[in-house]
Amino acid sequence: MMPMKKHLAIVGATGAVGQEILRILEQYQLPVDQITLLSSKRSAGTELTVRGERLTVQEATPDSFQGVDVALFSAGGTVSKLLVPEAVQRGAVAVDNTNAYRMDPHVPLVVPEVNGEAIKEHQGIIANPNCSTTQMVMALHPLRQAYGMRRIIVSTYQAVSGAGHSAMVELENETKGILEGEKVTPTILPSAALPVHYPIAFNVIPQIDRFEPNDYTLEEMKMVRETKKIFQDATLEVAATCVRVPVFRGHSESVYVELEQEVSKEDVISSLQAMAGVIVVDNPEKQQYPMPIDGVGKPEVYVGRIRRDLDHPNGWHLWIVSDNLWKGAAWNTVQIADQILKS
Ligand code: L14
Repeated sequence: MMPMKKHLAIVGATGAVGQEILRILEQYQLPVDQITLLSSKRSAGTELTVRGERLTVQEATPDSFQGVDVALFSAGGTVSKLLVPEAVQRGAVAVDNTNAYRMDPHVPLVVPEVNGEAIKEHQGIIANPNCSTTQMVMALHPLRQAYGMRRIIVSTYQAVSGAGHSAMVELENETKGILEGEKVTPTILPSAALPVHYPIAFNVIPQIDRFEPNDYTLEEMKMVRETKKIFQDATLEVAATCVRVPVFRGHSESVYVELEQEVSKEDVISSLQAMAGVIVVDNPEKQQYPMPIDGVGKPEVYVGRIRRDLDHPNGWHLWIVSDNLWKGAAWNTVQIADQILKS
């Protein structure tokens, strides 16, 4: 039988995540024969080289998805709400990187190493979790599987690239401006869609995305809801504080987790080491622990600072780091696309 030619579309090809998807396609053999790059009207016409081929980015419209097998969406929730249904209607499987469909009960929310089998249940849409959720469940999954898990309390230290290319430009310009004694006028962070903005250079902002009525931010509630969905455990106790730090790439997380059993540190470490996609970097004697600068452009999730709680024998403190644009977004999306294309 002739193998079917496969056609991949990338929506948001010129954005922070889209650019990393293209970088990953240079290094990783995804079984596709044709690639279409799509964007907003604003970026249409941009020329990009993909796998040695010069491609022109086209404006994404409903008809862009004619003949497309898999469409990767990383152009924000509004674009996904508008165009994901159009892609699905034309027979494509959509892998969506935004918050638009994650909590839809008909949409699997997938981290392949954790719940890859959920891909099979898709009805045209598969959602990629929030970057902070993805790296956390990667590290916690093996511990939960082996020892059971009752409670998670997490504080994040999130890089500006999560808020897109414009937030990276804002951090760069503010840093230069402040060092040169200029007055800076932030317009992007904590969120371009909100009325009040704060500088991120030489600062830390305890708000990512808008506030929900319960005084948690949407980013924090995404972590809560998505973690329960991925683990299929509504009784798991989860609370999050999400914080923006002046780092370009790589999210860090301080996580407190309560297991259902008392286990040794060796057991915790060997469970983490056995997990595909997780690397343990934990050597206090040599001052070794994960940091964002070591994880940039890498697909793995790094875990260190592993220590038992001082008061609760089943409680553990972990430090989890990963490139938010890779495992947190582009790499997880490509992994899902790969499974769909090969099925
Ligand atoms: O929900 O600003 O996929 O860092 C992840 C990154 C929301 C914004 C998501 C950020 C986005 C977040």
